[in-house]
Amino acid sequence: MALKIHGIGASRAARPLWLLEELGVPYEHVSQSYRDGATRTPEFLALNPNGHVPVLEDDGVVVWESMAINLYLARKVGGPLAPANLAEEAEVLRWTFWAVTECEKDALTVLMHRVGMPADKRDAALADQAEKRLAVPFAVLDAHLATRPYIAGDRFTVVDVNVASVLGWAQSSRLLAERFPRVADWLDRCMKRPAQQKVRQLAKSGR
Ligand SMILES: N[C@@H](CCC(=O)N[C@@H](CS)C(=O)NCC(=O)O)C(=O)O
Repeated sequence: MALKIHGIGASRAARPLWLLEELGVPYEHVSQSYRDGATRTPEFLALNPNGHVPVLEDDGVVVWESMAINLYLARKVGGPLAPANLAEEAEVLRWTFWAVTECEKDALTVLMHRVGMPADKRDAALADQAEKRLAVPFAVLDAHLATRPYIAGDRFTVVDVNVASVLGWAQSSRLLAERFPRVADWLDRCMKRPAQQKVRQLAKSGR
């Protein structure tokens, strides 16, 4: 049975969809929304009792939590996107946890209050405050990228997908781009990858 991923492109399902495209493995995309009740059906709740997308099904194995799905996929498929040794695995794990614990909430606030919500619902002050807080972890990543082109070292890996998926939400921030040029450059390189562009097109199409 093929890998099956649930969730529209304009959701955190973009994270595993991006990785699956990078990995080049066949998969089935169930492009279900999370706004129309489809994630509250008994069938869906049996897959993910949290009622959230994304969910991965892999021959009887069910994984929810976008980052856990990506770590699972990297481990399953292997190759250059996966950590090659324990030291690289430590990089992948620590920066993935760092992205979700230190950055995700504020990056989402920047996204929603700079570009995501209708203009009359945006609150620039909330976005300003989130950017100010994000400057602290951004400085850490900017220093890290001074000595390597990608987060785990010389090549693009799953951790770049994971971290760029989160920090990409704050890409509209001029302040962060100006203060942290190495993060901005790395993010730009990640976001221009064909696999990411494909998922972005998918999201735009509503699937
Ligand atoms: N930490 C979870 C968050 C999942 C999540 O919140 N997904 C949203 C879409 S991006 C969702 O399904 N929301 C539906 C709801 O809250 O009812 C992950 O990374 O997978």
